[in-house]
Amino acid sequence: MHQQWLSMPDADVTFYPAFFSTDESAALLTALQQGIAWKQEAIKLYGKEIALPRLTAWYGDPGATYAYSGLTVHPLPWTETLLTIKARVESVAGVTFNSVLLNRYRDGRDSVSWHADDEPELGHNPVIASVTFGAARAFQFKHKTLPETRPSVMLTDGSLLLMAGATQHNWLHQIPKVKAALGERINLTFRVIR
Ligand SMILES: O=C(O)CCC(=O)C(=O)O
Ligand SMILES: [Mn+2]
Repeated sequence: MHQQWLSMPDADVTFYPAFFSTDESAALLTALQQGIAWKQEAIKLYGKEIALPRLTAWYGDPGATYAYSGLTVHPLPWTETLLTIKARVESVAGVTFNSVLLNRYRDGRDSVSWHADDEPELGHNPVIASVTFGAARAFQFKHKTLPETRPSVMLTDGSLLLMAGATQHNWLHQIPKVKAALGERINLTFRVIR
């Protein structure tokens, strides 16, 4: 399978641009739009409720509770669609995932701001497998101590991005808002909760 290793210091990032075929991706996008219990979560900031700029969902094994961005989420049980995607991703990641965070970017106004996937329950040097269906969005990295180092990769329909090793320790990532009219994008990040 075609893959690219992103040449980033202090990181281990591999990109598979066409991990799922165009036909598979179209079918999986529809299945996820219809078959996932999408939520509009909000976080409290200085006593004010702020809606996350995207819809989210958390699925996984019983007990895989995750605290991120000021939220604590309990997993919904795996669906057939999610188990199919999980098996495909595990075949290259070399890891058995027990949970997945789903993000639904309704258009270019939806986004995720700078962060690292470094919560304690993800453990040391977590492997995170990130799958995209639908519209392509730029995924930007920023090194924590060399902030001018700003590599970026376009996460296209059907792609898989694997982040491993010390990536989360040394780098932040974001999906910035874009002005151009854009369709919907669904992202799945498979994780291991300890
Ligand atoms: O949508 C993406 O590609 C990234 C999502 C992300 O970074 C996260 O949920 O932690
Ligand atoms: Mn992330």
